[in-house]
Amino acid sequence: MFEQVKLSYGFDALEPQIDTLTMETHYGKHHAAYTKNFNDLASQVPAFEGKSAKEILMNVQLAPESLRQGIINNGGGYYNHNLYFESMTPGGKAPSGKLADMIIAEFGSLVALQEKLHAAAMGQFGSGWAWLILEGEKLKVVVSANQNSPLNEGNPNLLLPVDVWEHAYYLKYKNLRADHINAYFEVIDWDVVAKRLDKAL
Ligand code: MN3
Repeated sequence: MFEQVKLSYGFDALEPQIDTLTMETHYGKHHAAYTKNFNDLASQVPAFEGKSAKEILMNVQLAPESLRQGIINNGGGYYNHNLYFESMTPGGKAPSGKLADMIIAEFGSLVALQEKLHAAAMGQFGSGWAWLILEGEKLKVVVSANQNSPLNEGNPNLLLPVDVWEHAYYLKYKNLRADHINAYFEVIDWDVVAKRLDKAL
């Protein structure tokens, strides 16, 4: 049984960057629905019994064709959002340790990395995600459409998601995706990202 990650903060705790109604809807409705649907679909695939969501999303080809796209959509919706909600904390936290060193070495600064993530997120036409991932031993910015996950492409090391579905921002930011992304940057918990990197290395 896959469960939504428990939030370490209240629905109103990320104000003003991420508003309360968006949090209630995003976590309480959208993510809850992906989670329920993923459980329903994955439980119909014997090969997925006892597998983690990550293992499932890296092996979606094992699902029968009739269920596969649903598992990509809802499994991605489940897993991507667990990472997303875990990646935020009121006020944000700066990168440290190995992550901070790699950001400086590869991008020059955190601001430069954020500019790259921002450009990728703005360039994603329609719904999808921008990502910071670890590929080999390098940090890399990629995008995925819809609820697809880089896991589907065989990359296991997802460090940070940027949700650019309109449901993530439309209630507060309307059409202003760029403002939403900047606001998200203010509440990112780079400590959590640093822990993901340590685990991946
Ligand atoms: Mn979302």
